[in-house]
Amino acid sequence: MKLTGAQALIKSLEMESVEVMFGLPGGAILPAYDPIIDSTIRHILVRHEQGAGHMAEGYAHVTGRPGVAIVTSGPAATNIVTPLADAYMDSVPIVVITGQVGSTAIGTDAFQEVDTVGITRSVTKHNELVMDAAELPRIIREAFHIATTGRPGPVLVDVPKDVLQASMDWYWPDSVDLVGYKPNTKGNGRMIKEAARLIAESRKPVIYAGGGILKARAAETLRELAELTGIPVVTTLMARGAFPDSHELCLGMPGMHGNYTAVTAMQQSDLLIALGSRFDDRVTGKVAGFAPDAKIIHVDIDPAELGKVRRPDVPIVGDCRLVIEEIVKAVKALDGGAQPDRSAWTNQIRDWQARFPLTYERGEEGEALKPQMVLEHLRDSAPDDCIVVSGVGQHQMWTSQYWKFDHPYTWVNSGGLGTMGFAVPAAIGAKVGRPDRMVWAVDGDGCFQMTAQELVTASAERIPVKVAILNNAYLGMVRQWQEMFYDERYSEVYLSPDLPDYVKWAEAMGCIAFRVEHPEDVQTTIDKANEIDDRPVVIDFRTDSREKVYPMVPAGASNDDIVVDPSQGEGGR
Ligand SMILES: Cc1ncc(C[n+]2csc(CCOP(=O)(O)OP(=O)(O)O)c2C)c(N)n1
Repeated sequence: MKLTGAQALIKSLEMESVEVMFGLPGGAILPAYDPIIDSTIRHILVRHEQGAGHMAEGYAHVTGRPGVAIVTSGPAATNIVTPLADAYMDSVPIVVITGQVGSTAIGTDAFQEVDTVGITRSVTKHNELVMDAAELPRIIREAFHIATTGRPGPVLVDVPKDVLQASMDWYWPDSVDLVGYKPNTKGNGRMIKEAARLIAESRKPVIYAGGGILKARAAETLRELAELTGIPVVTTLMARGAFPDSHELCLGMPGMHGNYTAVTAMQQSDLLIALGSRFDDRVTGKVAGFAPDAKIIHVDIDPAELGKVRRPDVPIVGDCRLVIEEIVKAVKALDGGAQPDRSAWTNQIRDWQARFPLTYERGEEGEALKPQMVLEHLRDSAPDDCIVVSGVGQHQMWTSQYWKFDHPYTWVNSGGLGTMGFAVPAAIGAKVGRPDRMVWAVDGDGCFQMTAQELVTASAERIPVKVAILNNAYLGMVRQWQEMFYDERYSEVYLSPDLPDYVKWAEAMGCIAFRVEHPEDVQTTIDKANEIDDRPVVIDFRTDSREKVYPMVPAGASNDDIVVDPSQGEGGR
């Protein structure tokens, strides 16, 4: 069967069971947009290519399937660099197709030419320029294989216009055989036994669960290990929901804005069992002072992670789910799974939890809303499998702290890159992937202004996401740092609460919109928003600009220096 490269490209995506792609056409990718008309694949027309990339990520986060974006060359390709970098940092499987100028024009500074593979090399797991239409099926098949296996990540395929127009004989490769790419999924048996031995010896262990648990679909297995051994679990920003917050062994989020118990339990542990986590600087604080007495078991699919930051005593390269299953077996095989008496450790943890819970000062009558209070209402009004997406800043930290995540794949955020503007498009992608679920985006006013135009996409495509703007009139997280570390010298962080008028703006984009200024209106407005299911809805919550995120480990400080409540001075920690 003769097909054009463009037809072969779209057919290859169909062969990969792609059900939806996010994109925006233009000159170089034009040939590929024609067969989209006849394809089974739903195309969602975005308003900015960054939106397409984050939608693909949101879709991938909640479904586990690769998200797909398709855009043209030049400025469209550069517009999608941020989502590629975001997906690379957070190991999100996406496949991005970019158009390229005609192959003979490459290198001539042709109209809308950029060196897309050059620009994206360091932010993709793999990228490739296709020079022959006959190679398209193989390259697309490989792209999906690479994006979804091993440590997942973004793959970019750049296709010149003449390659899309050329004719080829259709085929579909039966299998993928990539020399030099065979991710090692099965952990080393000797190391797994050694891990079980360290666990059996440990008096103060903590499981340090990272985003890899979710990528490996290992939440169930993690729970089995935790319950078998009675070891408490911290869930990093990328792993929220990987272990239920309501579980008695759950300690919640560690790190710069983690809770006291999670941070301090890691700090004082004698064994850290790092599962799909990467010793990120936001978790470790000053590395030299991080968990000084802990032995380390480190499980990761990516060998480059082992020893990158902290030398593990027991390094295990492998798929988290498979390795944890083997660790469970090895623990059971050792004295029938008998564990030492850890009651002193458990009591210590309970004591910290009782003494240092997450708290905030309730506002006085007539004062602006407390963002944490708004989040508590949002949380308590949503079904427990509601998907929550956030932007980047204070609102992200409060959401991670105050939401209760009891199911995997219900929390979507930009952890590694910290991309402002992530929430609205990622929420749209998440809702497309899980139309059965309620999806709330919690956004900052600064973040919202970066990608809000995708609500036009949501309205046009009838994707009923909900957006809560915690409008503190500032680039809040930067304001917090200027207040704390620059003597309250506020430099270029004020945004204004009213400019733009978020209600009018949201309405202009086809959404239903509300503004909430008084505590008594919080719940009733959330109830109204939760009832709307046929279009996007936006609530502009006017929140207290002065509110800061605590606890906090100041940048560069040791986790021992965590500040819980500065109003209580030294006693507050
Ligand atoms: C694209 C991008 N630019 C700049 C930053 C730096 N930055 C981190 S948080 C933040 C403020 C975010 O403000 P807002 O969205 O209003 O959220 P808030 O912190 O007030 O909750 C900024 C500017 C970033 N993370 N991403």
